[in-house]
Amino acid sequence: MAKIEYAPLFETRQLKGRILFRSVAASILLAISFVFLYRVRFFPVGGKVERWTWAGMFVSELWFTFYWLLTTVCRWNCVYRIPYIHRLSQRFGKELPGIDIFVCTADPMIEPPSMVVNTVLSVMAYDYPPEKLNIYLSDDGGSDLTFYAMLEATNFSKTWLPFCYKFKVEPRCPEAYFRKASVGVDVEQWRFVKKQYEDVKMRIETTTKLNRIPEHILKQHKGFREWDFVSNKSDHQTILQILIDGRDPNAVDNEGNPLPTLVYLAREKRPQHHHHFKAGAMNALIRVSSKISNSPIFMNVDCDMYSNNSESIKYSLCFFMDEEKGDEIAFVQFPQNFDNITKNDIYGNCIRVIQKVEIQGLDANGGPCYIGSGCFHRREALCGKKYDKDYKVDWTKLNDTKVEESASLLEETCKVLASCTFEHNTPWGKQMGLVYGFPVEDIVTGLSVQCRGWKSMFLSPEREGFLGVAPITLLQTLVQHKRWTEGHFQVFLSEYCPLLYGYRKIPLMLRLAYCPYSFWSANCLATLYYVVVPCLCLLKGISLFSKISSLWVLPFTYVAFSHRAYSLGEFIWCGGTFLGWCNDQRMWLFKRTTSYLFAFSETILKLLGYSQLAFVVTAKVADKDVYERYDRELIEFGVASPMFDILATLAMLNLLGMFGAIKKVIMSNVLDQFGVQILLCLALVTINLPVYQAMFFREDNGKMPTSVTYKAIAFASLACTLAIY
Ligand SMILES: *[C@@H]1O[C@H](CO)[C@@H](O)[C@H](O)[C@H]1NC(C)=O
Ligand SMILES: CC(=O)N[C@H]1CO[C@H](CO)[C@@H](O)[C@@H]1O
Repeated sequence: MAKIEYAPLFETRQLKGRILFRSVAASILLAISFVFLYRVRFFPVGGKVERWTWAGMFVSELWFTFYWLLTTVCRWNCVYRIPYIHRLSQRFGKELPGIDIFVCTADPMIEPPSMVVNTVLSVMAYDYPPEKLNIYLSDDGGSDLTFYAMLEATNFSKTWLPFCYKFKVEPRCPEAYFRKASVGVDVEQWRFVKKQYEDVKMRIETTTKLNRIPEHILKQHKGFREWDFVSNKSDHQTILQILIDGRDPNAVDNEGNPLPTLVYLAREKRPQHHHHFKAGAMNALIRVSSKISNSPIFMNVDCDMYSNNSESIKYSLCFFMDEEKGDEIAFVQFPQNFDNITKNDIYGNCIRVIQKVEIQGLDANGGPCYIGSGCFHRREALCGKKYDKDYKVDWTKLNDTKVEESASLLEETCKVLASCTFEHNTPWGKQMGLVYGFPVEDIVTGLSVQCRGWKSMFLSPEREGFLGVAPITLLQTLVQHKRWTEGHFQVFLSEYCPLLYGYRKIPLMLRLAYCPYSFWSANCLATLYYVVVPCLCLLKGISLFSKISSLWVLPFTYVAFSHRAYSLGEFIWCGGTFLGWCNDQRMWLFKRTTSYLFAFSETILKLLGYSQLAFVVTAKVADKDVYERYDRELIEFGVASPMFDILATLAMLNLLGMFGAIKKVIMSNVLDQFGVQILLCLALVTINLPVYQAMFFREDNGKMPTSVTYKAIAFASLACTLAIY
């Protein structure tokens, strides 16, 4: 039989600018070899201090080079993907598979139910046949407030979905949509739906504020009775409620269209059983959904990330359903983007370059990692199946399986799947579902799926698929990075170390591509050395770089300038601004000297058995003040934290170093000898300008706490005095 030729559903293209990148990289490598040559040839013969500091510089530079080589190798090839949804519609029309969507929430106080409702509504309203959509909410907070909010969502969806279908509304998250003026829709209807939404929101926010559901509402749904048996959020039975049963012919919206299935799940929690956080919640959802809808593809999204693109499902299906390459794909990852970013992205939250270049590099080498949210999975792949070449999916057959049981019977029979003891002596959490035991369970899970022979894809459509909420204070950002960094480092030190675990299972390049993240934390040492030592040596009069008049200065300056210039170019190419790049550089420094340092030392201490030395995370603050400063792009300090102690001390140290240098330059002619060191110091002072401003010139509540400022001055002066004498 002749093989039918299909036009591919997606296309792969090389990222532009690779030639430029490779030439710059090659020239930098050449310059670096001259730097090393210089370090070896001019190794000081004099005093002990000179030799040690010199050796330290050398080691730091070796580390930087190693790390830079890693990132360079991973960017050597980069690809991006273009899906063709019109071909998908032509070919498959009505034969599209069912899709399960998992939304995870953990705490109604941190993740307000009104936000969860918005996310849920945005995914209910996907441009996809609603009878094939099944939305599952996992509420790890086990809160009746969230349950109530879901009931409100159920009702409001009957108005919201037909409105979205009729006017092709974008985005389909009501809060984000109504923030804009009405465009392209009937103004009357727009007002009507907006009013309805605002009422819903107000009711949800009132109950959340009261922390109690009014009597008359409790009577409206039998589901509330479950909470009579709930003692607290970490000790309760499974609560499973099918709020909308998509199979029920009466489940229709106000215009008579079918509604997607909507399920609320709070899995069983008991103090004596470990619940494994989000990974545990996801695994419970995977099992429960396998009985209720059992769609071959499911997607998971965090409750603070709404869908900004109603075509995401179809986009992802272009990959899974491609006749030629689709069967080997395990997951399709969308980037994580944020809704609440200021113009110059003051905390570098966009991770632009990672998402527009680095992950494309992973994609070229076998597939992006799974980053925990906004990802479509092939159920079989995540549930432990190994890929083999003969694996072939017949999408038309998949639609035939129908569950016969009634909703209430299903609720009863599925409860056991979400119980604490269900997973005992099963492969769940190891070979099946999400892997347990890591703060970055998503990365480990993605890696283990890839090691079972599957591929993954990264898709970054023009209109972003998902938009989340970015941290809006410096401390939140640094703490978040500390957690990620720590997680990656722990993975590296565990049995899932990408280099070893992936041996013979995934290509070497892919294993290497995981490494820059694994080594994030280790960067802190070399960076701290470079920030502290040249500055102290400047005060003491030890020269660490070549003279300005010597030709040897060229490799140093070339490496520094071309590397930064390339970085700036790349950043702007990825859609950033110049100031955004400056902010990103500052955050690069801040993260390396604080988040990475804490992550590194804590992981090492844990290894040595001192696990109790964890540093305490301060509570999330977000009053109006904070928002206002965030919008004005003022860095938020405000509270005392060991991280700020370090930042302020380093900033002071460089300031003192610079004063010392100025004095020297005026008194004696040392510019030639110390030129490069002075420049380095100057660069660090420039990058730290907002820190000085926060320490000495700001009056608002977000300024550097006085105690931190005093400590920093004391530490820095002490260090300088010690260095000089
Ligand atoms: C989100 O969707 C809206 C509406 O389609 C669009 O205007 C906006 O650019 C999207 N946001 C991002 C970050 O892509
Ligand atoms: C830049 C930006 O979008 N800022 C907004 C972040 O969110 C707060 C409240 O949710 C708004 O007040 C800001 O304007």
